[in-house]
Amino acid sequence: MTERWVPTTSHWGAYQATTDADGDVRVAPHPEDPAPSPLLRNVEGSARHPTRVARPAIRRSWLDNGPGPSANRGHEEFVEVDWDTALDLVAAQLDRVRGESGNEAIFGGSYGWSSAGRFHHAQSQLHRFLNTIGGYTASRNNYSFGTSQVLLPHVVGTVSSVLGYADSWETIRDNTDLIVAFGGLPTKNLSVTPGGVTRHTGAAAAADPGVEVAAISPLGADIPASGRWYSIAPGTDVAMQLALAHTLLAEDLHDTAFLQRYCTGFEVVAGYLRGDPDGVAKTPEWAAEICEIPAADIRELARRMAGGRTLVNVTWSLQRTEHGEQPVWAGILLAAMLGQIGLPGGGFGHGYGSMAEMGDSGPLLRLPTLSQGANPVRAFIPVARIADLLLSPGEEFQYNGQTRTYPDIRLVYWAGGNPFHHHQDLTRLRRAFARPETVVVHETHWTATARHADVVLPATTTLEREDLGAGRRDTHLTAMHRVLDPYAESRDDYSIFTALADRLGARHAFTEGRGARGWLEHLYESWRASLLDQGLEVPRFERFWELGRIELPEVAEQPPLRRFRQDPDSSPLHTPSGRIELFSATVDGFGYPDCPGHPAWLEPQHPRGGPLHLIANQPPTRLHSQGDVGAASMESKVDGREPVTLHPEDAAARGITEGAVVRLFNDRGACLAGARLSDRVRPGVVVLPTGAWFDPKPDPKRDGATVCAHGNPNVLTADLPSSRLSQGCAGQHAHVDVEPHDGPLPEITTRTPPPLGT
Ligand SMILES: Nc1nc2c(c(=O)[nH]1)N[C@H]1C(S)=C(S)[C@@H](COP(=O)(O)OP(=O)(O)OC[C@H]3O[C@@H](n4cnc5c(=O)[nH]c(N)nc54)[C@H](O)[C@@H]3O)O[C@H]1N2
Ligand SMILES: Nc1nc2c(c(=O)[nH]1)N[C@H]1C(S)=C(S)[C@@H](COP(=O)(O)OP(=O)(O)OC[C@H]3O[C@@H](n4cnc5c(=O)[nH]c(N)nc54)[C@H](O)[C@@H]3O)O[C@H]1N2
Ligand SMILES: [Mo]
Repeated sequence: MTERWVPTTSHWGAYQATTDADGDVRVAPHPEDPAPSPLLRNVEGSARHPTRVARPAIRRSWLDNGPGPSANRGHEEFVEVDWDTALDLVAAQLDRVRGESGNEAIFGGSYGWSSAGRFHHAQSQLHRFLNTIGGYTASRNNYSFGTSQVLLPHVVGTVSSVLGYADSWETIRDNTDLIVAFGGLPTKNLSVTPGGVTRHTGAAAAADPGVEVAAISPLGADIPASGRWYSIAPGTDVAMQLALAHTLLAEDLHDTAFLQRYCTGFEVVAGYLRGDPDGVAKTPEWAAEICEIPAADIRELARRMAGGRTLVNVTWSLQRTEHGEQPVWAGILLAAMLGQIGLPGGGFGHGYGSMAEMGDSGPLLRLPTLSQGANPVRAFIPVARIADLLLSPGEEFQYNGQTRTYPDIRLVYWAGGNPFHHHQDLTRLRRAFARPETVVVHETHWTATARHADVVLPATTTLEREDLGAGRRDTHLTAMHRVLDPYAESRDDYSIFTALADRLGARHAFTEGRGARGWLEHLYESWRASLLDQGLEVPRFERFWELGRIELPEVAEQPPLRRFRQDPDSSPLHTPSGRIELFSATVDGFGYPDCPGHPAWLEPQHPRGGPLHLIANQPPTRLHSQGDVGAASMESKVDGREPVTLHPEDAAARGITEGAVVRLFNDRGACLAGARLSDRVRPGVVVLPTGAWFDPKPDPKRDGATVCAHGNPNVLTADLPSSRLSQGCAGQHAHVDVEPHDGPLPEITTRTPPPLGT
């Protein structure tokens, strides 16, 4: 076979692929990428890994006894069947459930990153399909910044005014004097953007932004080489932020003209800072007791912040915690007091260090998009309330000022996500997944979610189909050529839904008469036409496909906060006052004790469950759970288990040595991991990133409990929201203890398929 390198893209960036003599995939970086993602190395090992789902598979007792709640999910063998059998069974259950209980009884939220590609995006395909058969109970917001998605509209009017128009790293280098980085500027996150980025420049920029950085994090790994490390106690940033604000106020370093013209409610917050309502002035001395940053350092930093152009950045991780609204709102308060919101390189940033697109300078262009149609079902959940939904039908919950009710779900449909990766308290999630009558999952690999399903339908990967791909603020649109034949009997999500739509009388509504290639041409050409209306030109589809990629045209658009700054009367924010709401009467009116009407320090209420603070952050070696069996991920493991990093003092106190297998535990669960010792982790803090494939085994130390043999931190995290306001994911933190493992070591069984019968 002659080597033919074809272009493709992924969430970790554009690259090229070919096949070798054995039919295995080989990958190479994109020629124009100055710093390809380390995650690219996971592709070769994953593409044809033995854990690929080969044929439609059905859980034995669901096949034998029919649908129904079952605690056997995740414990039983599967039976491989032919496609028609599987599709007939799934179509019949969709039809029965919608007929008996209405479409509300189908949960199709299906959160997850799926893969890159504007057409074959599994979650969008599922939503479009379910909409053509009457709709589904949906989910709102994301796990990434779901707390901010609810808060920001109350404070600055929209999410996109902050997240969609972030200044580029060049603008920062040219204008900023000081970045105050809550959460640091972790470079490990910056090769990833949904849809991919062609030229990776963010990690190098974050590692050396060319300006002074005050980096606040419990982890040395988050700190740029030239940055000053403020080693903070996790979950206490708000105390430090309020003390910085108090210093600006007390030393008259705040911009009263800006606060008057562009903000509302500063007087309320100023009173709170002084201690009017509670008798507690939020001084640096007060904060130092909580956040363990010396008062003198806080004062000195506040003065430096007022001395030049300052960017206050808060990583998304800080809002993925209990009371996660507060560090975001307090960050905006600080930026407002400095009076630089809307100035180049100044003001408030949210997500530098979280995602590559923040700081990228590619065009702000609408990309070709598949319409998902309209969902007639009104029921939804905030995305991270999945277990509550399944466990508590009919129960009421609070969300953003509304009292809503969980519908009764009978069928769960997931395509392109891994809730047994992304959700908290996985033991509870297992109980929740025992409740519905039917769970259908489309997967490329035998993930923990596939193993907890009744019907698993094998999906192709991006390498096995054609698509168009680009990320937000990307410089290029990639023609994703096919490089591999579909694995075994796997099919594209689109063709699976076409076959189901056919059985349910909705074929034409779903396909509009097009095959996959027809859709690519259609999406591209309608996008090209809309660009032409704006006077922008890109080549026709055939030419684009031949070229393999095109450069995206520049568009000039002024960021909304710049316009607002120029004239707040003619370009007001979409808040009730049209101004930045440092106090929100709306939020205050909801009366939520866990999210008052202005940024505040709130004592943690979530149960502690252990002396060590666990940080479950994003993994440096893969994208969430994707590519866990690939080379970069596997090389980082300790004897096949996920590495947990501890401070040498905490390790010594527990008799733990480098490379030892340890057991992390709390009231909710336990997992094994491999110890790594580092004094770049704050004492009292341990780090176990997310994404090791969940491997539940009976826990020999606790009757009836499970231990994850592999190292998934979500057996330890609490399934509790950030607050009643947003109901956002708070999985970044947990409290645990760690001990050396003793007794026989359970085998890791995530790297082979589950038992498959016929
Ligand atoms: N404790 C803790 N938990 C967290 C977080 C945390 O900070 N701490 N972070 C959270 C965050 S920010 C996120 S975004 C979530 C991520 O959670 P997810 O997005 O659910 O994680 P992924 O591993 O990306 O899951 C995507 C799945 O889609 C599958 N897939 C890929 N391509 C295709 C396809 O073409 N078709 C089909 N059918 N399937 C496909 C992959 O095999 C994979 O299993 O995790 C969250 N969970
Ligand atoms: N390699 C890789 N990159 C990724 C991803 C991936 O899976 N792999 N996922 C992508 C996705 S979906 C998302 S949403 C983003 C997530 O972006 P983030 O949520 O910002 O990323 P995290 O790595 O979870 O957390 C960033 C840092 O915050 C610090 N931190 C945690 N708690 C605290 C605290 O209480 N105070 C302070 N000051 N710092 C704290 C941690 O040390 C951590 O390293 O990352 C994206 N980038
Ligand atoms: Mo995310």
